[in-house]
Amino acid sequence: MTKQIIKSIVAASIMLAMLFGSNAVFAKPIFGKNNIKRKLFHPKTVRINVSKKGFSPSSISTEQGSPLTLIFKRTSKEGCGNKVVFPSLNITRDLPVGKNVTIKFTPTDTSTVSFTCGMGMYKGSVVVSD
Ligand SMILES: [Cu+2]
Repeated sequence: MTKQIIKSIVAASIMLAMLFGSNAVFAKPIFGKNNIKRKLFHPKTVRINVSKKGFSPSSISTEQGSPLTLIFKRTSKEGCGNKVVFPSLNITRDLPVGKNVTIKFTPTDTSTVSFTCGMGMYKGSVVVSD
């Protein structure tokens, strides 16, 4: 064998060792039973009806770090649910009757995220647990 071939084999062996070696080191914490990162992926979708009675459900519970999708649907022209406002997220959306309006966010801490109609009469909250 020439020196070049031996060099290539050594280089390839080192690369393989690094590849499998690093997997062996990092696979455990990522997939381990007690790793908190396992909690970060519980996407949740909740449909919220908006009528003259307000939001239904008006209270949504979810987990910190889990992507949340809220689908608002205004079912009646009556009442004042023509907008939904999330003050702490700087989100305001129009709610046309009969249309799905999707709002997505991932709560980064355990505080409650409240939402209201445009005039603040209808109230709802996203309760975030650890
Ligand atoms: Cu209102």
